[in-house]
Amino acid sequence: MPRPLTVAAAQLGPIARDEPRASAVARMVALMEKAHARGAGLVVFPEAALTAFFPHWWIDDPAELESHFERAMPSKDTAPLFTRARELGVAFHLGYSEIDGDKRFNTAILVGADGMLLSKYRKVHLPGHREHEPWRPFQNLEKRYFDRGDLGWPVVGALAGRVGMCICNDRRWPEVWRILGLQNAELVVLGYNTPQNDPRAPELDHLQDFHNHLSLQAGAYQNGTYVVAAAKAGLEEGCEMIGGSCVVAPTGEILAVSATRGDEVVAADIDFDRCAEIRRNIFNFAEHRQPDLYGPIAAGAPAPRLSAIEMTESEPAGG
Ligand code: ING
Repeated sequence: MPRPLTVAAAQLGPIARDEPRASAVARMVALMEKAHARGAGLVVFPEAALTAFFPHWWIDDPAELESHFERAMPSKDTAPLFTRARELGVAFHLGYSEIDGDKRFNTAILVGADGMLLSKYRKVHLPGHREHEPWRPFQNLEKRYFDRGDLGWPVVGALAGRVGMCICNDRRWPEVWRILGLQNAELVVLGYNTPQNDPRAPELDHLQDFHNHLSLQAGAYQNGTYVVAAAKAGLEEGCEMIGGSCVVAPTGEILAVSATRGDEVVAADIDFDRCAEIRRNIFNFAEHRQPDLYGPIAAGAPAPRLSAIEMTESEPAGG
């Protein structure tokens, strides 16, 4: 019998470098209330939703860097989001920067309608570079500021379905989707901060929105899962970021998409049962996959040489 749920991506516009967490949380509470009014039982917030996306700039001062991380979840600043969610009976997904002992993670959590933590994920695919590269109009220092995630890709029973998570760059790697699909994920939720410009490949800038949806639609279709993806969008501290928050069906169809690059709710009705149309047929893993031949994917076949001239991280496109 059907397992219906109304889901919502709560897209955020820019968060200023000096914007207090309380302000970002208030904006998220307002979006949660709008999503609830649209019937949503689950609201998905972006990656690093509490602060500006600080990997976009070089931070010398350890105290300033640490100020972007959460030591507790919830905290005084984030409690209002948990409280409002409980009052409304809404589950939510939140991306934030986490300190755990001597480790720092780009983290996302899934919180039930009762405010209980259902699942946690820490970003594995950290894009960008480790050192300051002043030639860039903005940095992407995730490899410097975060440790690689250490929780795998969990899928949990929640909201009458099976729910998994990833974060931003993870969505570009098919292995992530297949690991979630092999655990019978029926809904994958994620947030992202994606610049319109990739300083090393500006010729692809006009394709960033296309590559975002291509990654989400392929992941959804090839694993028979719904996807809800929420952007942090707009011109944030000089870096223009794409929007395109959306809900994608297991068929790969986009059911709803954002129209702005600001704070915006994108909602759609899903039915977890419809995942079977894909997972029992074209992507019936038990019947059609040939895992005994897939070893090189995990082993990491040697990367082909990029070109006769060794490319190095420090050289911009065009050398
Ligand atoms: N951001 C970007 C992303 O994967 C990026 C990094 C930008 C990759 C542009 C490719 C092109 O969407 C994060 N935070 O992973």
